[in-house]
Amino acid sequence: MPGPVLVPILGDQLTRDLASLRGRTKDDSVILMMEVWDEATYVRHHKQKIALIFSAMRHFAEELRDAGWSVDYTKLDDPDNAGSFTGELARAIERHDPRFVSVVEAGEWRVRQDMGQWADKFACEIEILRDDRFICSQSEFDAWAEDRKELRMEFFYREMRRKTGLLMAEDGKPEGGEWNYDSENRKPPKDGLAAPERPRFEPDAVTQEVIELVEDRFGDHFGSLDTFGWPVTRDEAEEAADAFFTERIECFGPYQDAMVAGEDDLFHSMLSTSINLGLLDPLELCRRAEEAYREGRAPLNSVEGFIRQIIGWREYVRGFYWHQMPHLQKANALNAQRGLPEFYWTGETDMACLADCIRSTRDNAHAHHIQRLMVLGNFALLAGIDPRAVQDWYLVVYADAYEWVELPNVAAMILYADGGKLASKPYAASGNYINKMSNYCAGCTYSPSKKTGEGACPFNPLYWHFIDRHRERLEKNHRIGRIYATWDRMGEERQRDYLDSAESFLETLEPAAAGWARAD
Ligand code: FAD
Ligand code: DLZ
Ligand code: SF4
Repeated sequence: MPGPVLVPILGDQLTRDLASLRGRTKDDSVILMMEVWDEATYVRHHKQKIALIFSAMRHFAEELRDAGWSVDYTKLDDPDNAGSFTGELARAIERHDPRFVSVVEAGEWRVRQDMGQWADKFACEIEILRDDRFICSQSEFDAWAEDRKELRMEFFYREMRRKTGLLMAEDGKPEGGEWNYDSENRKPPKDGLAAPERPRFEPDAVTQEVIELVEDRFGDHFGSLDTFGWPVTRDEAEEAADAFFTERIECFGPYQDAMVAGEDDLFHSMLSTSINLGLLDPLELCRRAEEAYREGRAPLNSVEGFIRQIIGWREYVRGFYWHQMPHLQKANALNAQRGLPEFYWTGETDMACLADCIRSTRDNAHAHHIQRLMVLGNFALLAGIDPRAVQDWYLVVYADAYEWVELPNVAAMILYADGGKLASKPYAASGNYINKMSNYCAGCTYSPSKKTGEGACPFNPLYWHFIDRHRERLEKNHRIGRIYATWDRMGEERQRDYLDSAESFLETLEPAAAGWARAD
């Protein structure tokens, strides 16, 4: 009697029609799911991130069992747990003596390298299937990227619009005549701007058990579990999506770049954790957004903006990751060497914008895009923080963080560490930008209008310090090069004032103690 087909499903592959499940029948397959120490500790993930993944995995296993599948599930605290995917697969092969193993390729370089060794390690055929939950395959991305010196999302995005037909008019032109409506999507927050509460899901018995496990085993990791309310099943994720499509999508576009102290979600969808786990299908979400537009429930600028984030940015960074790995991990074009300041972990800083973004990150394992980009990221860029330290931080603190999506955003988008392959210029900004797009400055001890010296917003001198120290590289950049004319017009005394102010501020930064992101 030939053994079953063994189907390992990883923590971010919680999709009912995953490629490895599609061709299988319930009586000839055993599904293998593994909570393993290696994955939970390769960085010291935020407590909510571990709880979310374990809870979603346990619920998914339960659903599969209810649907008649045979699921072999190893919990983290199983005394025989081998601690790694490879170790657990070895044990499962011994238990089940499978005909062959069928697995969907891992999303991250680290795990895919291990998977690549399985065929040599095990006396059993290993079938590794393409992850077809992405709209653009890697070969398609590579073909698009070939011979391009600069890989710009905007052009890639147009290809994805044509491929999916999303927001395309019958004449093959983009709906409304433009590909991109971002110019309508930069509204500063008006006084009292608040969004409807997103649904939060009360932890059930399965999630409670996982929360206790996480407190017990990972109690000293960053973050709080008190506010855990993430969707952990497909049904809950659908409910979260319903709430977005009925209550928030209308204002998603206009206030996409707005920031309001204490308003952690605003009109963002808050769906990234569910999409990345595999609970929601990204293309289906885009179709729902388009439907909202076609039925007159949401304006084109909101819907186009949402669709671009998904079939544009999300697909693009995934293609970029695999195109640029493994050297992207070590890229440091601006030679940034400073350690990560301790306040990224404690939130203890007088800079009100950073303090609020870090508080939201600690409480929710989430911050919205513009907070990640223009506050937390902008500071790391201007202060010259070592990309490896920043990458680790982002990978630890966000519940939606997997290296394939985190690394391009951090190394290439915010830090320009790839030297400009992804972004046409560094996203560097002074306090003026944050003041315009948020209400943070009103509650800050610093003043955004003060340029240097005591009480000046630190982003102001840091901005010019950054511009000055990267002159050689940036002066020739057609999008930022012109700023040097302004810098030169200031004259030596004013320039010295900026540089001294920045340097005095940088000297006050306490570097983070070792051990926050990775075990010593
Ligand atoms: P919305 O604002 O509602 O956007 C809708 C969806 O679009 C998101 O759910 C997400 O799937 C997708 N999306 C939007 N922007 C991006 C982007 N730049 N890259 C990829 N997908 C995008 N997103 C992650 O999923 N994981 C990460 O680890 C991550 N790290 C980031 C680090 C930095 C420095 C920056 C600037 C952005 C990062 N993002 C990451 C992208 C973005 O910030 C989050 O996807 C978004 O904040 C999630 O919240 P939301 O679901 O409410 O998004
Ligand atoms: C992030 C994560 C964590 C914390 N733990 C597990 C785990 O114990 N088991 C598992 O299957 N997946 C986990 N994950 C998600 C994986 O890191 C992710 O699926 C792969 O790294 C994708 O390459
Ligand atoms: Fe942030 Fe500067 Fe505004 Fe303070 S003044 S909140 S540091 S931008």
